[in-house]
Amino acid sequence: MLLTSLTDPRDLERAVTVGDDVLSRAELLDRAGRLAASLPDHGPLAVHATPSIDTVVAITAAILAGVPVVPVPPDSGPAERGHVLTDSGATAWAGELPDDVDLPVVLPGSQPIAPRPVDPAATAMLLYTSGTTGRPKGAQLSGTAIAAGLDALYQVWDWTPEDTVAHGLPLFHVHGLILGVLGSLRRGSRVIHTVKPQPARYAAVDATMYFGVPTVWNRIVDEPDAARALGRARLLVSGSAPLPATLFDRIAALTGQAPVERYGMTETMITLSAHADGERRAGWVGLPVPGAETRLLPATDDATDDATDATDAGPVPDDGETIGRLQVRGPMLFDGYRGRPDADDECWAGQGWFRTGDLAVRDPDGFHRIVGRESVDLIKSGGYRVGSGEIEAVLLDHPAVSEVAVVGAPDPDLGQKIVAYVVGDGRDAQALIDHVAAQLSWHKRPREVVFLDDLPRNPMGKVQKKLLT
Ligand code: MLC
Ligand code: AMP
Repeated sequence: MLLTSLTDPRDLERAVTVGDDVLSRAELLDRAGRLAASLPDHGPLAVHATPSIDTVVAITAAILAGVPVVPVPPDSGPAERGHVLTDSGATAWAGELPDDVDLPVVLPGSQPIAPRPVDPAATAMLLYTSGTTGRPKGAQLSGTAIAAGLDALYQVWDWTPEDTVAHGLPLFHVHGLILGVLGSLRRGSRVIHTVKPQPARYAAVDATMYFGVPTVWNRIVDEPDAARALGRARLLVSGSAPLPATLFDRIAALTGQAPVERYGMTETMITLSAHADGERRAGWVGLPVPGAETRLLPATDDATDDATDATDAGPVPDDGETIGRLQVRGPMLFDGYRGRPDADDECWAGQGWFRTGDLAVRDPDGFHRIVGRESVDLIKSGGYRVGSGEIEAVLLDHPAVSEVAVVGAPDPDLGQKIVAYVVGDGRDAQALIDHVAAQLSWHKRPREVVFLDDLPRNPMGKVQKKLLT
């Protein structure tokens, strides 16, 4: 049973809070159980993943029923949503139905579902995530992988049923949904979702652990009163994107405690973290969590060069300086991309090793520092992973665009901001931004459009994106 605490016959008051809505454990079990009773036998169930108690109920229902669930970002435009629904093969919808979706909506039944055995090895969750090219891929996470990933964090962070987690992150990604919500429901601890990750909202709730992406932490330290209020917590956790050392120091100065940084991916859950009772080092993401292993292979110019994956070259030295390509393995890894054997071939390196696409160094104590990504085509903006190819394809659909290159540019708040370099007719940047925002999720819109006469290309005609970053 993935959500172990739900089998505990004792009730827990205020087990889940989202904004003004509060459910005890028994109330959640009743609402989710009645929705579960109405689910089709075959999923996946698509959940309109608004930051709401209804989303928590729907996802809990699917897990209780053993029906895979695909959370759909609530602001995804028709192009993105259509792809997710078609690619996942979703059979039903939970939540408010957008006009462009033609699926039966599930409504709660009068009686909760009778407990039934669920295969832990089956896909529990399909999370859509960007690749360097093409449309997002559905990462298939089993109940076993999610449980292993969460159980590792309980150890590393000394996370107990007495804890209360607070955050305001989206409920369709590993960070906000799996760690924040499912992590609490498995552990039997309380979770408070603040609907938006605004500093004042974090400060207004009483919790022992606060989760945020670096952009959220950056906004918190810009409101020193809010930051100081979080000093009472047991752990301040940052992840999903690099936490700059200066930001680490500002959090520590204002709250009186160094943040715990951890590193993960949609495909792997969290594999590296500082420990609650261990060293927290600015700029470093820590040690492998229990059950996870890492290796760093020599970096080359060609990210898919299999020759250097052969371990004959040996791993790079653990000197804290030599950069290698980070691979991870462990029981918390996903089971591959739905219907994408090509993408599976690219990411699996044999014997369970997964190519993260990140570059890292490891010191003699086993501490890891993430130094960047192998590909310029994966952008991390506000903690969201965005593939440049997906945005380029949408921009090329616009009649005023003949050529485009999308890159991530450094940004003090978002980490990276999405910038589109465009060759074409006209100079209406806002029209192009609106075009992307209408087709894809809001956060995938370019923050800046730069018009050029030509894109920089090498003699082979390939766009040289590194010249644009
Ligand atoms: C938002 N706005 C919209 C809109 N959506 N307006 C029109 N249409 C839409 N669809 C408005 C908001 O209301 C707001 O206005 C303004 O746009 C800015 O909104 P915002 O939410 O503040 O946006 P932004 O600054 O871009 O976002 C920063 C952010 C966000 C930190 C809130 O990037 C975020 O939630 N990031 C978390 C991503 C995440 O969880 N990643 C984890 C991936 S899992 P106003 O007027 O209200 O200001 C992973 C694995 C791991 O990586 O390791 O964890
Ligand atoms: P996602 O698929 O959204 O889960 O994004 C995963 C990517 O986020 C990783 O491959 C890293 O590039 C990045 N990431 C996550 N956590 C960290 C971190 N603590 N430091 C640096 N990068 C991170």
